[in-house]
Amino acid sequence: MRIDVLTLFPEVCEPFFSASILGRARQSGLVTIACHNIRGWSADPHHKVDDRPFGGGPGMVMMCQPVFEAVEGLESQGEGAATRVLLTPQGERLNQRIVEEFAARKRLILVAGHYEGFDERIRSGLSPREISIGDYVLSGGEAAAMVLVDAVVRLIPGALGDEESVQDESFRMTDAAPREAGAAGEDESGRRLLEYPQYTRPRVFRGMEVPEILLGGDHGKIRAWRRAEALKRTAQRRPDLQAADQNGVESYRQARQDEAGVENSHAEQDH
Ligand code: 6GU
Repeated sequence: MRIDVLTLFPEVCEPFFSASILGRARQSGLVTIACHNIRGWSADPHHKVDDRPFGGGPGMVMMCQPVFEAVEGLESQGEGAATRVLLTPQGERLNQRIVEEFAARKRLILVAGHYEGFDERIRSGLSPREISIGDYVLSGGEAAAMVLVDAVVRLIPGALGDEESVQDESFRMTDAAPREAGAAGEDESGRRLLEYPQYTRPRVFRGMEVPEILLGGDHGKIRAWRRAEALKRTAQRRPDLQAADQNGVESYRQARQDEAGVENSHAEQDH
């Protein structure tokens, strides 16, 4: 996979892409990530990339010329058409379904804006997918581009040391086979369940104990407990994730029964 990030602050993005899992994925050749300064494409003698809005108003607007030439220039290198993504608070809210869709692409070109926004013809002329990372305003799209790249790259097979850890984590723990990206009936939030509680040593910390069931080595019971906890937590914290998911409602009911069974057998053991 190749990801090009167009920004006015490549020096902000680059170190993030060099650390930890992303850095490792790059080094092992799973992904090529290149950060580019949009100014490099400006035809203006002063490398201008923004200008005042027609009709007046505050702030500056990202100009067409550098952005068009940057996107088209990069796209003409290599294997051709890329998925173009504009990071903007007006975009579709990012979720795990979209992340999975992007992770399946060969090539992404991300454009992070600054200032008051993009000249509208960047939208109409380049037809990018527009993505927001949430309902709050950032001063630029760089942080959003970093979020998106992180979420995408960790899904590339081999990017995580332990392949298992993608399976159980929040938004991926699922009873059914994952649905096709964008398939009809998909809930708008993307994935389904929050992660179950995790513990590590020591067994007792300041009087707080690790649940007994995790220490017993009965992997069937541990699975059932984790599933029930994940469902309970999702129902408590993010009922919206399950409300849209009929399968989730049914599996919650089932897990409550399993959980009751687990607690009963536990009680039997203890007494
Ligand atoms: Cl993608 N850009 C900016 N500037 N603000 C945001 C955002 C993006 N997503 C949420 N807030």
